[in-house]
Amino acid sequence: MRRTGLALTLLGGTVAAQAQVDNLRITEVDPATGEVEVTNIGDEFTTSVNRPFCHRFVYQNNIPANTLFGAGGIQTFSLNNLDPAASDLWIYRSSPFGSAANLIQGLQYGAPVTGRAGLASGDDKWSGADSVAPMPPSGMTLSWDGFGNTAFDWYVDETPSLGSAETETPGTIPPSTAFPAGVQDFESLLLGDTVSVIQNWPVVDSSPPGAFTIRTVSDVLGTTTPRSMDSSQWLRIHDADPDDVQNRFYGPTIEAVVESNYEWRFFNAVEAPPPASGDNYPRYTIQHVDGGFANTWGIEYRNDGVYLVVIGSGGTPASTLIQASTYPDDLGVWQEVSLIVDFGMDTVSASIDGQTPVSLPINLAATADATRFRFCYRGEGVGNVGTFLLDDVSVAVDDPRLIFANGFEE
Ligand SMILES: [Ca+2]
Ligand SMILES: [Ca+2]
Ligand SMILES: [Ca+2]
Repeated sequence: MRRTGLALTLLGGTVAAQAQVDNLRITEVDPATGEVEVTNIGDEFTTSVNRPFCHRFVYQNNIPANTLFGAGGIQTFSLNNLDPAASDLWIYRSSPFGSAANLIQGLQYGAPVTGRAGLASGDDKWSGADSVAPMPPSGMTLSWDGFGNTAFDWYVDETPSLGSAETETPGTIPPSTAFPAGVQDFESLLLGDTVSVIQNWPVVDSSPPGAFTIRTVSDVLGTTTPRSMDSSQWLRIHDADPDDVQNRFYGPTIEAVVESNYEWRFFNAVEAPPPASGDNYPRYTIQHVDGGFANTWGIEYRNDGVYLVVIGSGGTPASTLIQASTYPDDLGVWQEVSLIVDFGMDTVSASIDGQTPVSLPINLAATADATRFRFCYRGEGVGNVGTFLLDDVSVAVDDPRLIFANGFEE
């Protein structure tokens, strides 16, 4: 009888320890030095046995037995023989290493290697045998965004914080889009920082931490291939939350003084296929003040193409195809989008890469203010997920008074 009771106690203890070790996450890696940060996302516990790291079939490094992890606690470990250029890296609760159930979490960086990325992917613990997070330059690290098991959930971090939580200060970068014209090129942000470090670029997010991120990156589709333009960094919008939640951000309010036609231009690359069906597609919208800010028109990304839409306070809801898309062929392809609003003609028109524009009629609500508007990304509503790159967001306001003044000057 007593033996049975003891056995049950031990079994309960073992199950609890296993559940707790499952809360360990690799959260930051310096491939150059082999320093690895591990965070406990659960309650305090102490490791009961060695918990092995595995990289390229090397199993010699461990999180030692009797390591105390406080609730949310962070520890760093020095790994021997971690490849500084390309590797996989995982935490295991135990051997055998060929069992995906024993693999807790990890990543692959730099380039596909012979290792456990395929095994992890088969158990939804990585995004594919060939999927790789980008390689951090010297002095930078690779950090986890706190949610998800894909290469998009890892980013190059220009401000390493090995052993402590990542921090940033919102509103530290001056805004650069304002009346009558301006461009935000994201070049003055630090790699890994979110868009909220720019003044008046707020993020509204009710998802779990890390599920909706907008970070400064310099890679495309997990590689470091530069784009064929004068730009070295841009934003990655990574929305992994398909629930009916708030996932949006916007730029500064443009104050046009008098009703004026305007143009927004930006570069976008689709990195994961947009939703195939349903009402809630990712959009870049222009919002005008109508009481609060209200969506009026914009660019919508569907699985079969890029659309111009009129919505909300903009007039009769409508959409029209600008350019068809085929995925995965069109993933990671930069497109320059132009959106022009003409209040004289009452039209909004859009084009991609300077091709023939399409247009839709608009009818701005009488209660709306034509002179006050802003740029917005929306990943909201059921099924709305997506991964995009965004760069060089510019606005040009065609103020009729300025044209008139220039006419007198000549
Ligand atoms: Ca850190
Ligand atoms: Ca840029
Ligand atoms: Ca979403």
